[in-house]
Amino acid sequence: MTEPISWTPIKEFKEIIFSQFGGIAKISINRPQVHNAFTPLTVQEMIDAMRICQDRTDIGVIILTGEGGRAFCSGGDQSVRGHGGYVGEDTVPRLNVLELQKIIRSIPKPVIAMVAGWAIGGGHVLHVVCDLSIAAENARFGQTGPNVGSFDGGFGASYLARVVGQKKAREIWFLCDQYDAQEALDMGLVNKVVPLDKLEETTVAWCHKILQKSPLALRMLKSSFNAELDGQAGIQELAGNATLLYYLSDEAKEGRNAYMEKRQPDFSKYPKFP
Ligand code: S0N
Repeated sequence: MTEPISWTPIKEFKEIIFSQFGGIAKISINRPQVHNAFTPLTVQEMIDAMRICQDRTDIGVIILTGEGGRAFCSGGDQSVRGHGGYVGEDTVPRLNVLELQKIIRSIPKPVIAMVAGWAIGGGHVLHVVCDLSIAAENARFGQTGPNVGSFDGGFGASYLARVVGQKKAREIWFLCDQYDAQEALDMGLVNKVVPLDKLEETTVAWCHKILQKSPLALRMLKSSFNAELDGQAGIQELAGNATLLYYLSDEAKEGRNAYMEKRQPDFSKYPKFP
């Protein structure tokens, strides 16, 4: 018998809901009145929640979603878009969603977009940068930039093209059409489509499958998938994981121990693998 899904709050925020169910964390944008459009505060809160997920060793997988069942996220909140960025209470214009995109890609745990309703504009890019996307049948996908005076030339263009191919990515941005869940599945933009009332259940089931896997293997795989695409930053991520694995070895510990014991290290017993 499967355990009923019951989310426990991790931390109180203003514009997101951050909760967990066992080793699964859920970050949910809580602005359904504007189809979960994000402000600088929404984004900062998602960044803070992601950082908590990164540090917490009991969290193995993260779900990114939006409240209400009618929208995943409709992108930047146009009502607070000012001169040079989105403006929060501190009156500073920002595009801090770019930082969030980088964290989603680099956090060493799988991030799954759980998409019901609209995934549009900067909200569409957020699901694109997630490791996996599971869509409800009511999901609708698209970019709006050239309609509303903006564009995302970073992951929103180049990584989208890696996911769906150059021609399709250019079509998505140049025409600003909207695509239903089946079309998204057909172009490889999402991993699975399910009825809306099965969306959370299916996503949690995928999370549980992932949680049964080796966390270090998943970590290495995520950074391996990123390495080539993300250039120097991608190589740094993969190399950082190699260092982590090396630190765990007796060979590396001999180097540290010798230094602490003020003696010459003896690496002679460690094999020179072919
Ligand atoms: C999603 C759409 C298609 C849904 O249409 P529908 O179902 O007819 O609902 P509406 O009546 O339109 O919406 C319900 C209420 O929600 C408000 N609302 C919806 N989206 C937004 C939004 N993004 N900002 C503010 N309000 C929003 C509506 O106004 C409505 O409110 P009321 O009831 O009070 O009238 C449709 O809503 C739609 O097209 N929305 C806009 C989508 C959009 O253009 N988003 C912005 C795209 N740009 C970004 O996201 C930029 C951020 C970014 O990621 C970025 C990143 C890197 C580099 C550059 C950028 C950049 O582009 O600047």
